[in-house]
Amino acid sequence: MHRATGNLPTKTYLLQVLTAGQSFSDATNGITITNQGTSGGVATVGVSMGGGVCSRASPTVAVSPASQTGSAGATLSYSVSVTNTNSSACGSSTFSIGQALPSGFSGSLSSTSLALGSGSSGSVTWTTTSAATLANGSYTLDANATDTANSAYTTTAHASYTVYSNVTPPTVAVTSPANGAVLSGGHPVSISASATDDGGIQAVEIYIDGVLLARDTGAPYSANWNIRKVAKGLHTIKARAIDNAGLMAEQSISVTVN
Ligand SMILES: [Ca+2]
Repeated sequence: MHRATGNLPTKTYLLQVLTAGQSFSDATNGITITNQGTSGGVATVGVSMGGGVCSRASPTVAVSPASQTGSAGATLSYSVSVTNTNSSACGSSTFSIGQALPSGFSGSLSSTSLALGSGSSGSVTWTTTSAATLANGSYTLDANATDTANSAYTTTAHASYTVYSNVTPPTVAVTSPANGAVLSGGHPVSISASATDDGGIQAVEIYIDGVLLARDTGAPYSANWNIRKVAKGLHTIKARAIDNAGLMAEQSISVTVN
C-alpha cells in the first residue's frame, strides 16, 4: 500500500505491506483498504469508504448568562459551553479554551481544554473579577475555543459585565405644599415629595420641625400632617430620601400655619 505524493508512479511512499486478509485504515479520510487475496500476481483489494471524511468546522461557543451586573470589584461567574461541529469521521477533538479581557479585569477558566466527540458539548466555568476602581459602565469579555488539530477553526463568544456601583446620592424635593405656603389651621395637610436615584430609592422620610412624621417606601411619597393642634406661625417641612446604598439627600421648605 503506497500513498502518492506527486505524479504517479514516481512519487509514492510506503504506508503498509498488506498480506492476504490484512487491512489498512486511513482514519483521517475514513478509507479502509483490505487485501482480499492474491492470485497469479494480481491482488484483489476491497475499498471501504464507510467511515466518511473528516470535515472540520469552527466549534459553537456560547456564554451564559450573556450579561451580568456587579459592583466594581465583584466576582461574577459565567458558563462557557463548547460544541464540537466536526464530522463524526474526525473522532474526538480537543479544544483549547481561552479568554480575552478588557483592561481592569482578571479571570480564570476551570479548564483550558475540552475533549469532545462529534456533536458533543461540554462547558467550563469562567470566573471574572472587575477592579475595585473601575468606573460604572458595560464591558465586553471574550471567551474562545480553538480546535487543537487546526487553529483555523476557532470561535469567540462575548459576555457582558456591567459594573454598577451606587455611589451617587439621590435627589429629593418637597412638591406640596409650596415653599412659603400659608396653611389654614384645622385642616389636614397632604405633604408630597419626589425622589430619584440611579440605583433606586429605599425610603423617603418626612419631618416637621425636625421630628419624623412619616416614612414612605414607595412612590408617590406622601404623608398627612394634622395641623389642628399645631402652633400658629412658621414651620419647617423636610423630606429626606435614602437610596438603596444608604446614601441620603434632604430638602426643606417653610410654611406658615395660621
Ligand atoms: Ca444612588
